[in-house]
Amino acid sequence: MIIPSTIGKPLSSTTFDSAAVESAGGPGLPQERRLVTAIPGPRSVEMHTRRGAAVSAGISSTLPVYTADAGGGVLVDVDGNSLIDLGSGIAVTSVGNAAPRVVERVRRAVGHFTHTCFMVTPYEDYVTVAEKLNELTPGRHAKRTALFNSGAEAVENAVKIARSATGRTAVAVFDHAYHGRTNLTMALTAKSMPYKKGFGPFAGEIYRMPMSYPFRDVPGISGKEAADRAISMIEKQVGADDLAAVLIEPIQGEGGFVVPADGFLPALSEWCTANGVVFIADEIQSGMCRTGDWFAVDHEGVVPDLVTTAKGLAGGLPLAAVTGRAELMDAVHPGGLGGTYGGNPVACAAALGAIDTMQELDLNAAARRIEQLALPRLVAVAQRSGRIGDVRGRGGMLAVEFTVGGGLEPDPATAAVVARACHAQGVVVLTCGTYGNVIRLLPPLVIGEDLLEEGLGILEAAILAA
Ligand code: PLZ
Repeated sequence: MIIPSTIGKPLSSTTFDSAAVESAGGPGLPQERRLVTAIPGPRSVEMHTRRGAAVSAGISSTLPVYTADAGGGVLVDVDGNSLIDLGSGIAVTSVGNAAPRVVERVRRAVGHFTHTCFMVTPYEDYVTVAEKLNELTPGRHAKRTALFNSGAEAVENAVKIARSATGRTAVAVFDHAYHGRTNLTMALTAKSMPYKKGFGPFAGEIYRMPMSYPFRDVPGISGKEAADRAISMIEKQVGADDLAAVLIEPIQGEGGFVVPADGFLPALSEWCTANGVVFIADEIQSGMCRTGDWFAVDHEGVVPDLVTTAKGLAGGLPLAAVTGRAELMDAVHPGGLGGTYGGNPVACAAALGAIDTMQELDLNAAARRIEQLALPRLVAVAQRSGRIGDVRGRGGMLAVEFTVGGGLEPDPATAAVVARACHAQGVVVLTCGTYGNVIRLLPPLVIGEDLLEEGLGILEAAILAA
């Protein structure tokens, strides 16, 4: 690949020509943090003004720098700043942005055809993606897959499938859960602001149960006890006979990277099996190598009945899936599932490129390496800062929870100050959590060690200065 000579040198905003680097996205970009203007720079500010007049104010952006290129662990903006990406577009570009195998497959696919609608005339890549997901998801039983466009759509369809297969209606979900922004998934999501406020009425037959959130739970409660607490509430308030599904993120994403206590997920899953309830793992954020396993449930050997995937699945193209037991997936009447764009051929090609990348580069090992490198540093800075109550996560899905004096009271203001300081220094970090007090790290799993170390150094300095 030829990299234009303008790349890699300090550039002023006036000489930077984003068109000249158009072909240079992907890992060929210099893997460096380089600030040549304030963040956001003048061109981004100009675009942000245009945006204000054109784009709904209901859609906001964490960091208003407008992207020109991205690859590996960096994002390059329209002013020529190169930022360290510790967010992967919310856990999507796990294989790196514009990853070579994804780009190559997409280029090839798009040159052949862009759409037929799988429900009209099907094509091979859709079937291959289904075969791959059937193979990679937990359990050796017979499986089937259906493809969709977004995570929310996959979750909606998982619920439809569970209801259709069981003939029951109720769905149990958990505190701090996030499952999407459509009507049914808003009802499944726990947090009002910004996801639900003013958007009701919401879908019915959704029952919210207490989560295992070790940092905020009854001290010393085991995962099994936390599961029994939820199960007894389900039995009292809903009754197993009316319950179609238990839906859970094995590590919660938007809710604050909550890792349930060991034993919680296995106990829930066993109870579901014993009671004919469909156990749905929403692995949209935690799946596809993110936590150092193909799926977060793999850590405890849990085998869900249905698994939802999206985000990391297709290297940045919109694709989502429901994969699960053949007898559940096939219980739906023919024609009962679908959608115009679901499993778009270009997105399927991207997924095959992303899965190849994960397998060939062993991105599960890469995620575990990120944990080994980053977690001890986060723990050390937490001890020094006195403003962090908890450090947690697995693989390339790590977080620090800010609390007043390191106690239990959430401290969203400090999380916001730290995030803003990182942004100003050219490091993209995201916040999350029911209380908005968590900073989460979701680097591309292919990120270089030097870049990750540099990003962590800036985060640590921002925490200690807050
Ligand atoms: N389930 C576990 O993490 C998406 C949401 C960003 P979609 N999380 C990012 C935002 O503010 O909208 C997500 C998730 C889990 C479902 C979803 C929904 O996936 O592709 O955004 O619809």
